[in-house]
Amino acid sequence: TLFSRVLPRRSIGRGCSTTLLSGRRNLSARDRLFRVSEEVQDALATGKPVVALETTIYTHGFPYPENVALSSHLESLVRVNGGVPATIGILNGKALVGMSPEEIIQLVSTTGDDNTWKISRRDLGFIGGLGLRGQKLHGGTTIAGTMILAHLAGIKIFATGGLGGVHRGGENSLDISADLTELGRTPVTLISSGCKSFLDIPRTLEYLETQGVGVGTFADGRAGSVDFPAFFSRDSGVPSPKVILDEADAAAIVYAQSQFPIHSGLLFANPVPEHSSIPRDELDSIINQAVAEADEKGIGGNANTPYILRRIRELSDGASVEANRALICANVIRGTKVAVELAKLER
Ligand code: PSU
Ligand code: MN
Repeated sequence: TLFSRVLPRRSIGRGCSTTLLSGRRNLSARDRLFRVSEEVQDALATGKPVVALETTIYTHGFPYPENVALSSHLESLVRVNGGVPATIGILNGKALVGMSPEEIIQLVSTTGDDNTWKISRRDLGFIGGLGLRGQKLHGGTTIAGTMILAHLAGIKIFATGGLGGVHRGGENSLDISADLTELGRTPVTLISSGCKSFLDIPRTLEYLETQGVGVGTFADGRAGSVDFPAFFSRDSGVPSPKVILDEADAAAIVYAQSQFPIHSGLLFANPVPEHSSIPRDELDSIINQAVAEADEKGIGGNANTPYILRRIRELSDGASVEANRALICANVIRGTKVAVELAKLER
């Protein structure tokens, strides 16, 4: 099984007379914590391109039932581009890699529910452990949470919309998304449209550099220096550390890095499609208002990002939703093409 690959059975309880018994008991507990779908297991075993998809965007981003439609659209985009989707999330305390359509609906219909958590690295042990104790908690996994589960299953490529980052004022509050440290320690490649400008983009890039995370932005025909994108806008005023040409370059970089003893991830930024982009200054006042409200109301910690995302959606009267959808779709297509190229290199 997958677990025996990640954590060899023979290492469990080695050298003690109750080895077999306690080993078996642990194994069944572990099987209750984590499952990889048969389709994803088979795809990984036969070298097919697999693309991980996160679920916090559904549970703490898009409202129900639009999130259901988006999830099935993203999965079909992976398939028509030659990949196998692995939507990752937590149902009844169990981490699922490769959720079925029914499981996705069950999870994302709980949007806004107190029993549906936002699962980052720090939360996985809690939701799993409480699940073993009989609590029925669900979770949308963030980029950090999704990377851990993708890596556990052996998935290398992950596509989503926006990355967490260093928040404005983060040099005092220390509000720095665990997405950044995860990229520093887990060898998964993320394709996203950069960070929303409610974050501090220059500090976010500095932090990624410190974490040893390679960051490249797709050039899309642009010559010379290219900005690291600001989610709704192609430009942020901050140059990308590296520029990459196409998916084949991206895959070669992933492959090359995997041959060195480097266990950090990679970040490939895919700017929002031109026709869907929103000029930087147009959203600035809305974003400033959302950030100020969160400050006034004292909404910090892991509630801060979802609050700001919701207020941007409300205040922009849905204008941001079209851009959001367009860029996620473009990232999933790009991510799948990177996974297809990587599968060729690994053959
Ligand atoms: N930024 C976005 N859209 C999102 C998120 C961030 O523009 O959906 C979600 C992602 O799941 C990301 C998480 O991993 O929020 C980061 O939350 P935090 O800042 O609390 O680490
Ligand atoms: Mn935070």
